[in-house]
Amino acid sequence: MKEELIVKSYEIAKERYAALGVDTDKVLEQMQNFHLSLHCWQADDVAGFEVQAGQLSGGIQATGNYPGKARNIDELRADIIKAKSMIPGTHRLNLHEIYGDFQGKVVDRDEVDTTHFQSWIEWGKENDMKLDFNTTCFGHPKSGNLSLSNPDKGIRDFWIEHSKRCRAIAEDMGKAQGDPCIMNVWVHDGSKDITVNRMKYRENLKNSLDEIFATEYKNMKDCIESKVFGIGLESYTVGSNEFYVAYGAQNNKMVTLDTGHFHPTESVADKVSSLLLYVPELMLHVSRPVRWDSDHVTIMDDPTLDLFSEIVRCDALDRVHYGLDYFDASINRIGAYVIGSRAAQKSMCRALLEPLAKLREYEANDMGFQRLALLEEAKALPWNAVYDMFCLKNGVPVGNDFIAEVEKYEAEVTSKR
Ligand code: RNT
Ligand code: ZN
Repeated sequence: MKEELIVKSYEIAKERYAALGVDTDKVLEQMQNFHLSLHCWQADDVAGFEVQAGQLSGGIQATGNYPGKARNIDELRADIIKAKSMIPGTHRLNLHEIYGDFQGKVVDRDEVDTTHFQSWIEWGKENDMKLDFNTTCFGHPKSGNLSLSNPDKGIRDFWIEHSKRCRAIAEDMGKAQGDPCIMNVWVHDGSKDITVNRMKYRENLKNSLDEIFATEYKNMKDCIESKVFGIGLESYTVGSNEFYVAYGAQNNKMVTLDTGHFHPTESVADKVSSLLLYVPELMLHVSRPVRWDSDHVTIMDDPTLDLFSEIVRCDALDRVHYGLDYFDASINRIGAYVIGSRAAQKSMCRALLEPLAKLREYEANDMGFQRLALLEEAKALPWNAVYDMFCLKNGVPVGNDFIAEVEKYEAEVTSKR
C-alpha cells in the first residue's frame, strides 16, 4: 500500500478520534507494548519433535492436511520467523515440552531438562522472542484418560515429575531472558461416560498440583487452564472451570482463559473483571470455537473484540498475558499465524481507541441512549487507519499486502516440503 495514503488516512483518523478525546499517538505506543505469545504448535498441527512421537491425544484434534507443515525444528523456526515478519511489534514464543531440541535421542517426559531447550533459549535471544512454556501430558503411552488425576500412583508420579521438570525449565528460560516465563498447565483428564468418582479424581488433581507447585520460583509464573470437555471425554472433565478458578484464587495462581473452553453462549469477556479481583493475573488462549472447541484461526469477531475491550476497560493491560491457541491444518499454516495474530492486534487496537471517558460520563449520568449511540458509532470510526500506521511504523506489510508474502513463501519454501 502507498505510504502517502496510509499517512494521510492516519492524520484524518487522528483528528476524528481527538474530537472524542482519544489520543491515537498514545494508542500506537500502547500497541508497541502489546506482546502476543505465538503458539509454536500452529506450525505443525501439535506434532512436536519427540523421536518416539505418538498420536495427538487428550481430546484435542487438528483437522486438515494442507501441504507444507514444518517437519523438524529448523523448518518450524523458519516458519515462525517468516510469520513474525508479517506481524507488527515484538512477540513471544509459546513452546510445548514436546518441541524440545532432542537431537535424535529418545527423551521421555520424565527425563526432560533445560539442556533440551538451550538452543531455544539462544534462538529466542537471537530473534528477540521471549519464551513461554507448557507441560505436555497428552500424546504419550501413559496419557490415557487420566494423567495428574490418575488413581494409579505410578502414572500420577510420572506426570508430576514431568510437570516439576517443566517448571524448572521455565525458570531457566525466565532467568535467561530476564523476564518471567509463563508456564501453562493443561491436562485432558476426564471420562467418556458417567463417572461415579468425581470427587476422587479432583482430589488427586489438587494434590498433584500442590506437589508440583511446592517449589517457589522467581523467574517463572504458573497458569492453570480449564475446559468443558474433550473429544472422547465428554461426560466429565477433572479440571473444570470451578476447579481451577477456586485453585487459582486459593493459591494465588494465574488462570488461563481459553476462549474455546466455555459453553458457546458464555461470555469470556465477562470473566475478566471477576477473576482479576481474586487471582493475580490472567493468561489468554485466544482461539475461535466453531460449534465446539474446534481451535479455528482467531478472527476479529464479537467475542474477541469484547474480550479485549473488557481488558482495557478493566485497566488490566499489564495483568493479562496474550497467548494464542488454535491449530488449523486445512489452510496455509503461516498465513493462519498472521491472520490470527493480526486479528488479536486489531481487536486490541479498537479496544484502546474506544472513547471510554465520554462513554463513562454518559453512563454516570444515566444517559443510556447516548452511551449506546456512541458505542455503535465507535465501531465504524477509522480504527483501521491506526492499525495500518502501526504496521507501517513496524516495517511489516500493510493491509492485505501480506497475502502475497505468504504466497511467495509457499511457492519458494513450504510447497517444496
Ligand atoms: C486444549 C487446550 C490446550 C492446548 C495446547 C496445545 O484444549 O486448549 O491449551 O490447545 O496446550
Ligand atoms: Zn488452550
